[in-house]
Amino acid sequence: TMRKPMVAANWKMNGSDALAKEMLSALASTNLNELDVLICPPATLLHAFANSASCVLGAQNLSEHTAGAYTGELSAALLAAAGARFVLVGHSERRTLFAESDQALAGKMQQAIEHGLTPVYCIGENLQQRQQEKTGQVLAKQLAAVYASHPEFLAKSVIAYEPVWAIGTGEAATPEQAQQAHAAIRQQLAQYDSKAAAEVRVLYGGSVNSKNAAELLSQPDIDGGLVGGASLNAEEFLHICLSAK
Ligand code: G2H
Repeated sequence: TMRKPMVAANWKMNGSDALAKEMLSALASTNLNELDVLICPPATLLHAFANSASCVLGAQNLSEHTAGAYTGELSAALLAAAGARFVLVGHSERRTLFAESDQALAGKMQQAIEHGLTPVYCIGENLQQRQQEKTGQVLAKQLAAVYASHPEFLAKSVIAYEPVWAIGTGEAATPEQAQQAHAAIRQQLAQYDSKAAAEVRVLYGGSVNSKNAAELLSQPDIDGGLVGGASLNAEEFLHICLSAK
């Protein structure tokens, strides 16, 4: 396809300088040219990846504000200056544990794009919503919260589909479940901009590992993975990267 695959590591609140070094030497030892490798470490470890040719860098979150009296927050400009080119927006842990609303997330998307960061906009249904067959509705609402008012953001985004019931549980979606959701996402996005919907990368996240990656990532509407737990082991992460090529 014309969409270049991407495999992204989301370290969450884990990692160290030592792990960054291991990851960098693993990536440097392999030819991953046909693939974008994105590493999202904690912001304090961005420096450990500075100037690496083998990956691009992302942050895990950003402020919805530009600058000012927001103790403890990090703006898009600060993250960009620290080397980030991408930023996760609306990961389910942010939505649930930190009560990030659709409105706050729309502000974060705006900040990211204004400052030249590519947002990786994360969406996904929880177990109850899936059991009640509301998956399509939930995804549509999360997409509409950003793209209905700003269809022009789509061409500058990456989307990550992360079913909440598959996150950190060891129970990934089946390739069929994931493909179906990804196709529905692309169809929904076509309402906002059909060209951008065909070109936007939609990553799958939720218990991706070296055993299930190849089958998940070979689905026609799955353009890569967003990997949490399995990205904390350099060798495992490299295997996942290789299966996306
Ligand atoms: C979902 C994913 C990475 P894990 O949160 O964003 O984590 O691979 O551990 O399920």
